[in-house]
Amino acid sequence: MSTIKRTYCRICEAHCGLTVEVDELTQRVGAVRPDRDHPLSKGYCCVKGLGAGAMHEDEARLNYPMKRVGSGFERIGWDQALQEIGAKVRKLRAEFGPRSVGLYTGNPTYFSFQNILMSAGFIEALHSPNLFASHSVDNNNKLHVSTAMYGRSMVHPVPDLDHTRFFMCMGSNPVVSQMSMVQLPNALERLKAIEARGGRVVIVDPRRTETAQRVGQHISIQPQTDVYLLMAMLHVIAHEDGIDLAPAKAIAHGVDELVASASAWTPERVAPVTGIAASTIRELAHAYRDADGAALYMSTGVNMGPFGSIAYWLLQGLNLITGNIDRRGGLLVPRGPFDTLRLAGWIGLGGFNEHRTLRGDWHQVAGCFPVAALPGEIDNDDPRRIRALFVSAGNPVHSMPNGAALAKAFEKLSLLVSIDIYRNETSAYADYLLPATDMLERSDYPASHAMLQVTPHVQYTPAMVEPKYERRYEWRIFSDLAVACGAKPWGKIGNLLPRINRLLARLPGDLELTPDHLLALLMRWGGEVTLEELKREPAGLMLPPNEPGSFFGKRVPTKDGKVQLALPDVIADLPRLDAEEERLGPRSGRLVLIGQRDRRSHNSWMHNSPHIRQPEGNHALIHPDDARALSITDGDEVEVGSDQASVRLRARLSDEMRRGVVAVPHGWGHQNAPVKRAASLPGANINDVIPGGPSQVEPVSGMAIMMGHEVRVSRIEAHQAVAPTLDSAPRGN
Ligand SMILES: Nc1nc2c(c(=O)[nH]1)N[C@H]1C(S)=C(S)[C@@H](COP(=O)(O)OP(=O)(O)OC[C@H]3O[C@@H](n4cnc5c(=O)[nH]c(N)nc54)[C@H](O)[C@@H]3O)O[C@H]1N2
Ligand SMILES: Nc1nc2c(c(=O)[nH]1)N[C@H]1C(S)=C(S)[C@@H](COP(=O)(O)OP(=O)(O)OC[C@H]3O[C@@H](n4cnc5c(=O)[nH]c(N)nc54)[C@H](O)[C@@H]3O)O[C@H]1N2
Ligand code: SF4
Ligand SMILES: [Mo]
Repeated sequence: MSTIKRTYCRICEAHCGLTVEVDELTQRVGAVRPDRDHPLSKGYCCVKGLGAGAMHEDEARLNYPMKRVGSGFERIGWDQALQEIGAKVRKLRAEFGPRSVGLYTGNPTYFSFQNILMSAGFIEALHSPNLFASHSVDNNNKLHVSTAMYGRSMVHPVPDLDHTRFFMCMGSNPVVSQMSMVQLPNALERLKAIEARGGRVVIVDPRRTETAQRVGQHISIQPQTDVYLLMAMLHVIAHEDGIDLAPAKAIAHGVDELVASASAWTPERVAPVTGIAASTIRELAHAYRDADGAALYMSTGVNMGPFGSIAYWLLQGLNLITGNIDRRGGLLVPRGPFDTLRLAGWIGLGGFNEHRTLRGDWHQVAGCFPVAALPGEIDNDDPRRIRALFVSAGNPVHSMPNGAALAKAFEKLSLLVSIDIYRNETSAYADYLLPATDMLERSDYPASHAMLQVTPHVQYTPAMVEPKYERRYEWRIFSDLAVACGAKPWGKIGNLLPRINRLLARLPGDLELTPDHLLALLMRWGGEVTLEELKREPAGLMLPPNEPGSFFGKRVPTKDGKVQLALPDVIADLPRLDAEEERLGPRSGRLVLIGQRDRRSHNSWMHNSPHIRQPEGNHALIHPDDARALSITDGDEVEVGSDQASVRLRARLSDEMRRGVVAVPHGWGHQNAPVKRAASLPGANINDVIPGGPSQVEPVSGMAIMMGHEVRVSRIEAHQAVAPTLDSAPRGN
């Protein structure tokens, strides 16, 4: 008998409500549909979320623990896997110390309460600082600047989209991506509503994106130069017009330092580098300053450039000195169902710490080292180097620039363990594969997004079905691993759970402490709603709206409660703007590479999904005039190359591209992937071309630079082989 259950999607920030048809007897999942009665998403969802059922049932999933035997993998039992991994880690730690163990946590980590709770706890319980996270390839600049400005990495004022009169969106394509570091479903409708109210939406992007085609005014910008645009806006507002800085000085230190940084950056000066006319910049600055509630927002298109930290500092600074933070229609700082900031203060989350890498002297951002430093931390001569690496919910060999260097470094490891729902390009190098549950198999709460909600709402989902085969909850995997690897008692929560459970196991009955128990405690402490109440409301409950005036002077988690704008490392980086100004502007005869996201694709992993048809793979999108100059026509096969490597792709021509820029979606090119379906798809991995390593990061935060590299694009002669299309390649598994 089938029942319809309600849950929410945990693939991207939107967290759309879904309904799931479940046969209670067989535990088979049938249709997954949008939840029309969900108070936020109201029936909105995308094809990725609808594929959750097919992904759950997919026979190509990783269903059992596996061990490398020769060049293949052999199924083993959980006990054997834990025992063997534990023995190896104990030996390495005894011989080489705690730093010999490392953990990389990928993007899906942040969509699983139990994973965030337990994965960082696991590595901490082993007393190793070697945690690496995918946020150093998407948002490290933001996390770093927020830690320095506001005292905690989780403070990111979110645009009050439902009241704003001016919204400028830089380097984001909400229609496809649903944005990052801000949580709301169906962003397009909210942006359209701004215009319907008579407000203004500005989309700054080198491509006339799907978003720019549907809403607002598109401003085409030369890649990597948003920082100059922001400088000029600050120049106009603070130097030309002379805004009253007294209100800003009452809430922030370093206002003068911020303002001084823009003294030389007139609109006339930045026009050539940005490709935006001085008059346009001045008009934008005035419209932003004069709007009755305005918000500047930036995302990965800017984060992934060379000036992510300076840009976010300027963006926050502009929002602050114009009085737009903590005000209606500007940007607000959500609280969540419990006080995350107070909790973070107690347990030491999201602040600065002393940890450094062995080589390169990288500091941590939000508790993690940059992924760009990972190959060097494995492959070096220091006896304390990383020798055992756990990779959880990630595919760095494919998703980070120059993954080949990481794969090469893996040769130096004594142990590589992947915890994933599929096999991927990274786990192809592993010694052990541990199968995790998918989102329909686990209970959840959107912990990472509580402070990023445009409309505060809280939801909890129970597991829809039992875990299939031998897939295991991530909290249990990390908990068992901590014990097996000999973690010493009484670290933070991640270690507490396994310790308490070991004590409980000695008592009669089936007592066990789970992440849900901790969640229940947190909810009770928060005082807004209990977990029991949430369990009765499967589509969640609305929380009080984000409150203007609730942040400054009340909740700013710095030592003296004031914002800090004089950030020494950011200010020390400013001379790079002068040094790079000449190089970055538009120039004929070269093409710079940017990224592009696809509705049917999610970084590197949706390509295993049997539900989504992706017959075309990725492409190189170029402007018709650039194509003509290179004798390229639509559909030609082209080579896109850098000094590091080149790949072959189909050319697509469109005047939505800015001239001199080529866009290539990432995550594709799985010809060597262990899952046949992904391997059968055409396309190429653009991260082979994008230069990686410690020299290719934004120096302040260690954020990987992935946008704006110069590439060669040339046509491949017709007689040369073309990549297979789905129709000519083997299907499925
Ligand atoms: N060139 C270029 N490269 C980029 C980007 C770009 O714009 N351009 N974008 C970057 C960005 S923003 C990101 S976030 C990174 C992402 O890079 P990563 O975080 O390393 O990961 P993904 O490639 O998304 O792979 C995620 C893995 O998690 C697995 N998985 C999915 N759900 C679960 C789960 O519930 N539990 C477990 N244990 N595993 C699960 C999937 O099977 C997959 O193997 O890629 C970056 N790479
Ligand atoms: N369908 C789908 N949705 C996703 C993902 C996915 O892979 N597929 N990934 C998820 C993840 S992990 C993340 S982090 C978020 C990211 O969400 P977004 O940050 O919105 O990412 P994108 O959609 O890649 O949009 C980045 C935009 O920046 C533009 N851009 C490139 N260079 C520059 C520049 O120098 N300046 C400016 N102003 N713009 C520039 C690109 O043209 C592109 O339109 O998306 C999430 N949602
Ligand atoms: S937009 Fe798609 S992937 Fe993102 S949460 Fe909604 S259904 Fe899931
Ligand atoms: Mo991301």
